[in-house]
Amino acid sequence: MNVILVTGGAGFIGSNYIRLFLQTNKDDKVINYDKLTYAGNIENIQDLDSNPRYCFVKGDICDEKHFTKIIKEYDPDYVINFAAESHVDRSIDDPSIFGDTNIMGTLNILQCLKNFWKKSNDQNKKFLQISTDEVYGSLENDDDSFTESSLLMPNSPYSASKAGADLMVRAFVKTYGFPAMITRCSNNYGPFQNAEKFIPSCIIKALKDEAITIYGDGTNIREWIHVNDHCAAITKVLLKGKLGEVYNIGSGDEVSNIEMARLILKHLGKETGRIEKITDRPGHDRRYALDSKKIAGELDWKCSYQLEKGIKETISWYQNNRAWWDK
Ligand code: NAD
Ligand code: TDX
Repeated sequence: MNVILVTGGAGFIGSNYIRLFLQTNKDDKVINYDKLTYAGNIENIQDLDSNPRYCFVKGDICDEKHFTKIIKEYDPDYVINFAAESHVDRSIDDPSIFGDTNIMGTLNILQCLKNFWKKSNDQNKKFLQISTDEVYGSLENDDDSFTESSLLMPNSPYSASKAGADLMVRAFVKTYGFPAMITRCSNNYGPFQNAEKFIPSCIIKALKDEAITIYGDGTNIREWIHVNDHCAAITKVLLKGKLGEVYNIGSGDEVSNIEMARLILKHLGKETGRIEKITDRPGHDRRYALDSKKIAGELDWKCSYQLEKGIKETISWYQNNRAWWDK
């Protein structure tokens, strides 16, 4: 039996991860360590409350004393860090908490684990940092894609803070031989995603017959991956990945924002729904696209979701779970 400590497991990806992990790894136990910020919602993982292999601990990754206490108490084999401030627009309005949580919080986790794991002298411990394609910056033409060795050229306070965390993980690997890996995934969609993000905002606005708001001309492109495909890739990396390595995770499904808005309206049978172009996001990255050959070749991973089917299922989830988002 392995014990996995997941930080940020009450958020969108973390909650989907824990559910899927417990379903597919029948002997393992998960500790969910989450501060429950505005983005953390205990309802996301309420169905797991009665599972004896799951336990929730309220806590802040920046709190050295408390995080160390929990690490000592549960002695996890693996730690996966999902906890972060995750919304680009919020980082533009107020970058400081992005530095605190994403950089300093990750550094705190690294220091606590390094100290504790050194003492326990256990060779099987692993840390996985959940990062993003946004650390590579923006692609200006339609052919390129980012590999794991592309330069880090982040453009928003959010992506700069995630890049800062990635570099700190790298430094711990190189300097202390710390047993860490990093995954960098493209834009996720699926159930339990906060309404502030693009796909839920399109679905919710369309359901309410409000105008979908598109930043700028709507031609910015994102590579969309279903959250369960991301989660399956994370477990592959956790169990089979090579320590010290970075793995990109992408679907190859690139869609412009305006096309995505139209696709959502089409599936809702609201083709005539309104789309309103509004002032562009400052520093708005033009296009993200990942080269995911490394994880496909070395770890035998591939996506299982077809984009339109995944979007349709996601729309149904928001239709069937109105109480979750309509507060
Ligand atoms: P989210 O905002 O939905 O969830 C973040 C979670 O972290 C919340 O439960 C929140 O309460 C918790 N948290 C925040 N600060 C904390 C702290 N100081 N201590 C403990 N917990 C804290 O985010 P998400 O979309 O689920 O993203 C999860 C991770 O995946 C992030 O690291 C993000 O950068 C990364 N990522 C996200 C995407 C995406 O498309 N959403 C893509 C690639 C990578
Ligand atoms: O109302 C909107 N209108 C709009 O045109 C919103 C909220 C967004 N957009 C655009 C901006 C982006 O081009 O849609 C695209 C997607 O926006 P977000 O959902 O805010 O995602 P993005 O900025 O691409 O970042 C996301 O993917 C990478 C996550 O929020 C990050 O946590 C992750 O690292």
